[in-house]
Amino acid sequence: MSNNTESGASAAMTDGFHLLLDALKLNGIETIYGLPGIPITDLTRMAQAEGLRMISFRHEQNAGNAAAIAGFINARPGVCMTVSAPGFLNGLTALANATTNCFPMILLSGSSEREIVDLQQGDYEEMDQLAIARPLCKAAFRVLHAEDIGVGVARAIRAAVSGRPGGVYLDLPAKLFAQTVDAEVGRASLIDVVDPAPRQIPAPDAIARALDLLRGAKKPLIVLGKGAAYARADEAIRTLVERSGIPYLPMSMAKGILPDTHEQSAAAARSFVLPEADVVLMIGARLNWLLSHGKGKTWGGKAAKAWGAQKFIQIDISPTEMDSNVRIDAPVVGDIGSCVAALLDGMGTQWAKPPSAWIDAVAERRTKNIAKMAETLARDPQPMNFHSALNVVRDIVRDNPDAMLVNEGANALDFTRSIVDMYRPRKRLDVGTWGVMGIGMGFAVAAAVESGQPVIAIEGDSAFGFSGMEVETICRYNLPVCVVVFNNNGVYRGTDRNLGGGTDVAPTVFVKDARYEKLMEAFGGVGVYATTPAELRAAMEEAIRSRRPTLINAIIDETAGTESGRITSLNPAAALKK
Ligand code: FYN
Ligand code: ADP
Repeated sequence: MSNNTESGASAAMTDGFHLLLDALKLNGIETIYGLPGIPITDLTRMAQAEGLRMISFRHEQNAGNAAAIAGFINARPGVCMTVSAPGFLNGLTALANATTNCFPMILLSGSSEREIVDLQQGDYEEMDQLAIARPLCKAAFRVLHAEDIGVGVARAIRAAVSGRPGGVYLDLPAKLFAQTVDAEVGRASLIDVVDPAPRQIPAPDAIARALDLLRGAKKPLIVLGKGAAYARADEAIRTLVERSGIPYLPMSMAKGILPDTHEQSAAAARSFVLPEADVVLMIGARLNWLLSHGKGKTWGGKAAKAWGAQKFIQIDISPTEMDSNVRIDAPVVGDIGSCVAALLDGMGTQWAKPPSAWIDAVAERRTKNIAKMAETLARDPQPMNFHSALNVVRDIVRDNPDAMLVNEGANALDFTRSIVDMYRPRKRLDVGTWGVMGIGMGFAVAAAVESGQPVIAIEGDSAFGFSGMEVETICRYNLPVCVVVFNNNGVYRGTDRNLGGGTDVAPTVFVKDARYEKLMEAFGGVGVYATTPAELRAAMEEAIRSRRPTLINAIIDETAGTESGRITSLNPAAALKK
């Protein structure tokens, strides 16, 4: 842009709009996930005009979830842009979830002017957004002057991806966008961030301590977490597993770092290996609720062996993660790529494999559980249940290992996790550390946009309801997303009754035989009503082949499913239940 000076010479000028977009592009940001509205509508148009992909959603939470999972997939910040106040608040759940899951994401929100907010004078959508965001994310900044936009964006990028990745909020008061500065001054103010996520090399003594523990283990176990998937050290991790001969347990989003069919996978022997292991090497995994905090009956709390008899080695980029739940006997602080490389150097190529008694015991339990599962999967009940439907999904994913798999729900989540094997890293995208419902369609949009691969979204019917309107977004961008809604008429199942005997249905049931596929058809996508595994298989195969937006309404027996899936204990049963 330019303005004419008195002399008539045109002094090239730029403005806040352009400086923000230039700063993002300078740092390799290619896509913005968001929603237009006051005060960013023009910014979304300009983003598109300047060559950025502007993926526009129907609700900011879904746009935020898309940005968050884009960060996980790419290991660089996903960017979400929202309007002020309510739009910002809608994005906050995704920003907090990104931070909890260590996904690098930047939430950019327009906001009210400081002078009005600080005097609480009642601006349009007045809110002190920076103060509200700060406790919920890794870092939060505000930019008041156009010439500071370069620094603001640079700080947001570095904060999002350095160390433990997470969510960052960047507050952009409306007046910032229209501020003008000399174009040269503006250009000079921009920062292309150098090495935003520097490697963090582990201390040699930490490596030696870890190897000593591993060397002496009789029943070692490796636990791979989503940090191991995010670190993109796939080959080094595979070499560590195979050279050491140690069984490994992948957490849900770490599935696929090694193929789930790998002979050293202990996934099918989970409740055997956790209490029995004597040395546990955690790689990019936290001993949080998903691993029973490293305590109790899950970890050898049986009478035979009080918990704490096990030794923990933990590789994590966050030093303060150590001892968060139990004593870590060998903390290894650093980035996973550097830590695993150092372990491999220390191991050399003559590492003694674990005792065959341990390897054979794990293999026996694994084989037994897989055989038991195979029996269940072979059944073909009518109506379908979770197992018979997922037996189809399992085949489709095996035949399409590059497809992305999005998964949320209760039973739909738990059964998919244990039935659908993954073969490649960073392909399974699910509810993560919080177990949050509603990530589905946001994740599906970003998975398609970022990977270019077909996306299979396995959705509980309740979970789908949180973000279902985004099927219009999926159709609008003609994304290769195949949504499979596991429709059992309710949150856990469809059979609950109103305990008060009134005419209202129970709080956990939905419209019976809801026709979810019509929602996709409403926007030009393909809708399929599938009542058998054969119909489900045909519809999924066609969706993958055609790459057409597709929603398959998979009719599941409404009596199938348990309250909260495998975490029933977290949903206390009411005494009044008859
Ligand atoms: C696993 N298993 C298998 C296989 N894979 N058997 C046969 N074949 C295969 N391939 C067995 C495994 O050994 C376990 O049996 C069982 O299946 C379950 O395995 P899973 O899912 O790995 O283990 P588990 O105990 O469920 O893990 C605990 C958990 C998990 C908390 C990590 O439940 C989880 O991630 N939950 C997320 C819940 C959530 O966020 N819900 C969303 C909101 S809920 P055993 O070894 O015999 O135990 C809204 O209501
Ligand atoms: P899961 O739920 O799969 O067990 P978590 O989200 O609990 O995984 O844990 C992920 C851990 O990985 C976090 O503690 C985080 O600090 C760590 N992490 C993420 N990226 C890296 C990395 N590149 N190097 C080392 N640790 C990492």
